[in-house]
Amino acid sequence: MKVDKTIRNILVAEIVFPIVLLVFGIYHGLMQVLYRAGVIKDMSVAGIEYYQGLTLHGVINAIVFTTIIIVALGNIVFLYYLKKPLRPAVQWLSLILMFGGTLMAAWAMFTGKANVLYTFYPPLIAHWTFYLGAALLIVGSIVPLFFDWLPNYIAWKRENPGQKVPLAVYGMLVNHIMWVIMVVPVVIEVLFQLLPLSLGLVQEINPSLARTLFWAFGHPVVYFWLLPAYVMLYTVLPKIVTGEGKLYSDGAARLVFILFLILSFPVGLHHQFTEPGITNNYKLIHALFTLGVAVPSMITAFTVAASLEYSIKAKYPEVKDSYLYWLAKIPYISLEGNKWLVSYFMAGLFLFFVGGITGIINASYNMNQVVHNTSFVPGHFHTTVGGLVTLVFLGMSLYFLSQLTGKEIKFKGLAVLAPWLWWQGMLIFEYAMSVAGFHGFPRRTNTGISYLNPESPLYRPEWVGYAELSVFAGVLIVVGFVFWAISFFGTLLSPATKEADLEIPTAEAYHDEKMPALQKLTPWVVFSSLLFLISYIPPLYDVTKRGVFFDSPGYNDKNPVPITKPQSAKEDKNEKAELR
Ligand code: HAS
Repeated sequence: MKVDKTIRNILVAEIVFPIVLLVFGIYHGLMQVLYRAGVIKDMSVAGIEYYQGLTLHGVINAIVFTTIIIVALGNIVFLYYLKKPLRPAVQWLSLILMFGGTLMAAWAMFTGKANVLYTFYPPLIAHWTFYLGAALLIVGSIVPLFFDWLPNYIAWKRENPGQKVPLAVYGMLVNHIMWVIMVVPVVIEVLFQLLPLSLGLVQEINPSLARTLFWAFGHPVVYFWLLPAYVMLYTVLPKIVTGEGKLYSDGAARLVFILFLILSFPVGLHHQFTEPGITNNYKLIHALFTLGVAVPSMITAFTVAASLEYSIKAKYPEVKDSYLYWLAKIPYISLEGNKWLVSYFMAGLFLFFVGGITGIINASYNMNQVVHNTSFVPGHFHTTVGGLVTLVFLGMSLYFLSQLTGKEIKFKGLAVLAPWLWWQGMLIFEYAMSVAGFHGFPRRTNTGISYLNPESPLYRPEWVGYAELSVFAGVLIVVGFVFWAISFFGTLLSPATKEADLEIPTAEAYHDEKMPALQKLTPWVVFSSLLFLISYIPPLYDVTKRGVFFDSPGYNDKNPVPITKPQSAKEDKNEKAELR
């Protein structure tokens, strides 16, 4: 389909901008493995400190890159499937807010005023521009939902009574509705705790409350990253695997999105199992819901595998009766047509298989005690958000860049090899980090100048091999990214060879069930919001009224002395009363 020039330029900008930032994000990932293995034995490189680099790595890769690309994918999906124009004013506003907010937060991070990592736990406190920038990014990402996607969706429903909205639209819509619900707690944290403390309007805040509000957002957000990848797995992968493949079940895919809508929220306490302020009963309930939220991913594993099997067997009768041999017919490395994209999906799926297993280990209440705050956790999330999610986003970004600009994909061979290098690197990284994690190797620590430094009294030789293996893995990942970047920027900088034409390869459904209960989203949204509220009222009561909690002044990473007034106003008053 032809796309209006302004919208096309905005969409291309929404793809290119986060990717330029991703180059910095990935560079700081490489720095991490070098620091941690002691290849770099210092607190800073090129003027960027260890925790500053780690903050840039996490914020750019996990927050900025994902959010902006998801908005771009949402715009493309709504535009393509509903065939209704996007409003340039809305899109400009969204772009300005997202880019402006990102640059504001980037200023704070690059100048070392926000070394607070991507979870920005207080009492670490950043410059106010970091929080405001993040808030603007979030607001900008929501603008298209309310002013473009929902109006177009409602109009489409009116024009097509009784018809199912296209699956990709359904998935992206559920995902963005989830996004709006999940940002509420983090917005409360930012507006009422972090910004006032950062601006010096209050002297102390309650860190337990802040962490609870953060994780009420921080786990659902992983599904906000995941669902757009699932949308592409359900619509694009089955089609391109043979050129005429089918999605095994449309109903199963819709059920998956609704299950995520319900189960993504009452789970955040699984990040706080070790925190004393919250009652165990609620931690257990969140642990059980966490095991529940793995179910839609298991359904996805089944549906995707069944779609692949069905499509391959329909195309190649010679493997029709095989149990596993059909797997060999998947075009893992192919330059034919759109098949190059299959490598991104398959490498991602293989990684997510491991990410799922490690996630379930994390979620299991008692096993979490072994792995919490060790390198096991980064091992897990590099195969989820750093695995399937990033690979699908990289693959689809390259695909849509070519479609929206009318340029042929350059260096396609490198583009096909890139995900496999990434896959191999991440797999080795995951192995090294997980096994080292079982031996207690900590996360978020500059181990090169401490535990892995033979001259230090803290030296732990049993971690050395794993840290060195992770350097090897990190280099493989970076080479994979460089291959992809050569193809991406080569394509971007090449001249257009044809008129821009947006096409999304879309698989028809083999089983196209009606599933009337899933057609109306409102009841599910209400149910999910209520469950979210109920699952969080008691923990919030614990961290504000009943459990172990206290207020704290702000600190930065350089100095153990509070950066705001050390005592609360209440204590001041008490002291003055005593003096009198
Ligand atoms: Fe997680 C920590 C539990 C999924 C991201 N997670 C994190 C953090 C991040 C993250 C970033 O319960 C760190 C936060 C921090 O900085 O502290 N996670 C889970 C569970 C799942 C899960 C149960 N996580 C994700 C996804 C993420 C993500 C998805 C990003 C996109 N996670 C935890 C817990 C912690 C945690 C604890 C806290 C740990 C701690 O102590 O700090 C599940 O949703 C996973 C379900 C997945 C599956 C896999 C299905 C498999 C598929 C592939 C099939 C392959 C095919 C191809 C078909 C059940 C779909 C053929 C393949 C063959 C091999 C033949």
